[in-house]
Amino acid sequence: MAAYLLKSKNLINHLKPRIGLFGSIVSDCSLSSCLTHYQKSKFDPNLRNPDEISRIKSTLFVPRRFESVRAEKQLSSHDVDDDEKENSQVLEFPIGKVTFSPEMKFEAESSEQCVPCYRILDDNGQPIAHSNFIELSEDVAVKMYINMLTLQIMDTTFYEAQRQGRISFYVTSTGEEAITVASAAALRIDDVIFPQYREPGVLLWRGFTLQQFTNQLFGNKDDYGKGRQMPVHIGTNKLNYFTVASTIATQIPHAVGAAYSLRMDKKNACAVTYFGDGGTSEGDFHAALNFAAVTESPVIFICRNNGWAISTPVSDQFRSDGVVVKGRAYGVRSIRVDGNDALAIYNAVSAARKMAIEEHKPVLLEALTYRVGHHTTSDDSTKYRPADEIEFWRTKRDPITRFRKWVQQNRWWSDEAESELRNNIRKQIVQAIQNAERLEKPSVTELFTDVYDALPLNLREQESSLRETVRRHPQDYPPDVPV
Ligand SMILES: Cc1ncc(C[n+]2csc(CCOP(=O)(O)OP(=O)(O)O)c2C)c(N)n1
Ligand SMILES: [Mg+2]
Repeated sequence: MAAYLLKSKNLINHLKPRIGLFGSIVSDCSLSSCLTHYQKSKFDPNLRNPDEISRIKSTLFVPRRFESVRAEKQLSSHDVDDDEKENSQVLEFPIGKVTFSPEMKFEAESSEQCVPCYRILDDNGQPIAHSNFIELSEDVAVKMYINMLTLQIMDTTFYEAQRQGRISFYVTSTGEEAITVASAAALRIDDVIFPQYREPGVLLWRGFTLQQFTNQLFGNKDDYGKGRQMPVHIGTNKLNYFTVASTIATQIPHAVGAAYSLRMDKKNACAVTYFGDGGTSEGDFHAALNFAAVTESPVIFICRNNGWAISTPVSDQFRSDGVVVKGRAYGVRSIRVDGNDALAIYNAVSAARKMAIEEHKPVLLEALTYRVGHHTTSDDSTKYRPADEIEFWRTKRDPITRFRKWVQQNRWWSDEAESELRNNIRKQIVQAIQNAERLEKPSVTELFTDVYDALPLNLREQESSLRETVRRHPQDYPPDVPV
C-alpha cells in the first residue's frame, strides 16, 4: 500500500492535510512496530473487588491511582528522573502525587508521533511480523467472513431498491464491515449494544435474519418497530440491541448508564456503544467518557473513525491526534486499531471486554477506517471529496478482500464457496424483498401505542384527528396503511 501511495503523489498530498491522522496507516513500518502484546501481560490475581473500592472511596482525600495490570507503561513528559524527584516537593492532591517544577512549561497540544495503530493482517491478508493474536477457530473465522460478505451484498441490493423507489432510505456500511462484524464476534449475546446507524453487522452476527432486516426497511406489520422508525433504525430486545440512535451521540451516555447497572447487578456482561468520529464532536461523548471513568463502568466505546461526518472531514472536527488520545484525558484506557483488519478488531475487542468486565475498566477503541459509500441515500459524496480517494479505499484497503485472503490461505474458504454464497445471499434478499412488499403495513393505531399504559387525552385527540384527516384526504395517504 505504501508503494501505491508513493506512486500517487497527488493522492498523498490531498490526503495529508485533510485526514492527517491516517498518516499512521501510510507507513507499514510504523504499524509493525506498534503491536501491543496484551496477551503477554498476566491477569492480576488480586483484582480489586467493588466492596474494597467503595471502602477506599469513602476517604475522599486519599490519593489513589489504579495501576493498570494490562495497559503498557507509557513514557510521558511527566516522567521525572531520580534527582529531580529527590529535590522536588510533592503536592498530595486527590488526583495523585504532583511534583513541582521551576520550569514554566506548557503541555504540548499534540505529541510528535501519532498513536500507533494496532494491526495483525497487512493489506495482503498476511499476518505481519511478530503479530501475536488469539487463534480463531475455523467456525468463527468463516462465520465472520460470511457475515461481512452478506453485509456487502445487502448494501448493494438495498441501495438499488432505494434507487428504484421501493424503500425510502438506506445507509450502507461499505468499507466498515470488519469493525462491526469482528467486534460482535468478540462479544457475548448478553453484552448490551447501543448503536449509531452503521452497525447492522452486529445484528447479522447475532442472528437477525435477512427477512427481519427487510421487514424493517419496508416498515410492514412484521417490523419490530411497527413502522414507526426510519429504515435502518432497527432495535430488538431479543438480541440486546437498543434501537438505533441517529440523533448523534445520544446513545453514548445511555451505554454508560447501562454498564453501571450491569456492574451493580454483578453481571458477567458489558455495554458496548458504537459511534462515528462525528459523535465525538458532541458533548455527550465527553460526558459519557468521564462518567464511565469515575463510575468504573464496564463499557466499551467503539469509535468508527471513517474520516467524515457527512461532508465534514475529521480535520475540521478536531486538531487532536484523532479520538484515541481523548480517552487518556478522561482516565479511560484506549487503543487505536486498524478498522479494516478484522483480526485486529476481534483481538482488541476481546481484550477490551475482559478489561471492562474483570477490571471494571471502561475502554475506548478508535478504529481507523473510511466511509466508502455515500453518507446515506440522501447524499452524493463526490460533491465534497475526490473520487480517487474513495476508489483508493474501495480497491486497495477493502476489509473483506483482506480477510478473505487470510481465510483462504488457511484453506477454510474457496472460490467455489464464494460464488455459491454470493448467489445464495442475493437470491435470499430478493425473495425477502418480495415477501416484505406483500405484507400489509401496521395500522395507524400503532402510532400511538407502546409509550403510555393508558393513552392520555391529547394523544386520543390526535389519533381521532388523524383518522378524520385521512378520511377527508385519502389521496394524500398511502393506500396500504390500515386506518
Ligand atoms: C444531534 C445531531 N446533530 C446533527 C445530526 C445530523 N447528522 C446526521 S449523521 C451526521 C454525521 C455523523 O457522522 P459520524 O458520527 O462520523 O458517523 P458516520 O456517518 O461517519 O458513520 C450528522 C451531523 C444528527 N442526526 N443529530
Ligand atoms: Mg464519520
